Amino acid sequence: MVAPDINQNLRFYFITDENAPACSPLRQVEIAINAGASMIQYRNKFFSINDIKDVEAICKLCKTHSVPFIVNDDILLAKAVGADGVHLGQNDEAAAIARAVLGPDVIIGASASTSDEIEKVDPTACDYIGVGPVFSTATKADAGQVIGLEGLKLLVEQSPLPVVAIGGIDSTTAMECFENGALGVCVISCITRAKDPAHQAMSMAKACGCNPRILISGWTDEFSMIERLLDVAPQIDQSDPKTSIFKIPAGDDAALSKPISRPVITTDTQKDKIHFRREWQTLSEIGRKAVEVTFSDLAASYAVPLSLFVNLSLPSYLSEKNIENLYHGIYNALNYHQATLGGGNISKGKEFSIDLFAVGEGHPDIFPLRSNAMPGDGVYVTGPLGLARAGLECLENKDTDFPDLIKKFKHPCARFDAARILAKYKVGCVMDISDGLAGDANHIATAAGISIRFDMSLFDVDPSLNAYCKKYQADPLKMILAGGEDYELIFTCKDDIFKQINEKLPESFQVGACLPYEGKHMVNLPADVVSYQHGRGEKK
Ligand code: TZP
Ligand code: MG
Repeated sequence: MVAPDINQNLRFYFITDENAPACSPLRQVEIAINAGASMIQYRNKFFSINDIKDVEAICKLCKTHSVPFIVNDDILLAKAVGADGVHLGQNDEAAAIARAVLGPDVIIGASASTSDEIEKVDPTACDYIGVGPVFSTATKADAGQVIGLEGLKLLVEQSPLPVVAIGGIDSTTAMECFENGALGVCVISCITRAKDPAHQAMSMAKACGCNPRILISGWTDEFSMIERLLDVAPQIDQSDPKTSIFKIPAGDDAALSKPISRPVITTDTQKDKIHFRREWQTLSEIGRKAVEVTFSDLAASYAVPLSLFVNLSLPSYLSEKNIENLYHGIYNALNYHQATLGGGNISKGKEFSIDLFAVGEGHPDIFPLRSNAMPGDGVYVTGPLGLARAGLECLENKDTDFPDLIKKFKHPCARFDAARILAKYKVGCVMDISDGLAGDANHIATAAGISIRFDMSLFDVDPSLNAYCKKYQADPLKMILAGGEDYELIFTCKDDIFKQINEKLPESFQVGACLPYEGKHMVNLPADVVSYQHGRGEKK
């Protein structure tokens, strides 16, 4: 049994100290969480019912920051306060009992200091093992013999579960523990009994590669962060009409735009756990993709991207560094498309979400519409489909065999290059494929009041997608129909026009044909093809 994020959670594991001279357990936890601790344990060998309010407050604080909260020894206390788990020593209740009482999703830890004790840990009921004392410690009188780094290494090799090192560890020795196989370090006194606990907690976080958390509690924090983010925003070249569209750029209450002849505006939202997953993508990758996804709508409208506005809702578990990295990705994409940041807003929120608004300049003569598809047109796409969906499944399955597919999921690219060619041939019906070919073709057919018939024998199957489907016995044609997020363009035009387009866009291929309305919009869609993203609303 291993909880999904346990490897990250173990990294900087702080345990409260009931004997700290001048620092209550709640204050200790505040210090550790602010510094960047990744998991907290309440340990109090003199626990009495009077302490319950403390435990509740600590549990609440951990929940606010999405830091797992573990109770030492006491399964019922863990149950009573709604903790995220329990840590059990060799002489405590059996892990299987804790599992039965607390349920399948809680984190259960065990202690071991010898090879025999590792053997006694039930790997089917536990998620990690605390191994030590690695160094000598005054905090636990009966901690057993010091095992040293050598002992740690041997027990890590023997352990069937992730190991967190414990006992006498401080910020100067944490790295040695990692080098000897521990996934995390568990500490008490180096923080609680230090002259400056907050400073020591920061040093420990740094040694563990954990970032301090920002608490966006006052406007000052938001202002100073925005200032820093604007300092590194893409440079505006005043001689370039494209990057200097604002007379007054980001930094004031609103941006003052110069006249744009045909302004095109679109918006999109990216939400944690719906559109991205922080365990799969770096903050920089999330930022970059959010821009590409939004700009993809401009590409599908034949507009040139000019500027982007970003509204962030940030939960307090995101660190300042996280936000800088997110903006690093946003700025990368803006630089790539030679667009600027027009402005934005940051506020604290329960969920991490990014709202984006993009401004572009429309093509002087043509604005493609879904409703322009006509019977007699062929239906075409600008490049391979189904890859991003397969990439997403690779991430879900932790399968690293298909880097191309994962790349397509993580780094889609708005197809301005293809849009320019389609505009040149005056293609009147274009849209970007975000929800899957079947779903997006249906949008076109509905808007145009026509039917579309797919010809699956024409589908071009990408070799990596083919290999993926062989491995997982999946049907590549269904992946192409249902897989979303490739951000290729779907378009309709006459056959002779497509032949010319195809010379310039050799990856484009036909997927079907437009017919007069035949009673349903998609005439030959297999019944089990389900569009990629559910509950995703229409966007402008
Ligand atoms: N179990 C083994 S050593 C130890 C425990 C609880 C004490 C760890 O505390 P410190 O102060 O980090 O050495
Ligand atoms: Mg115990």
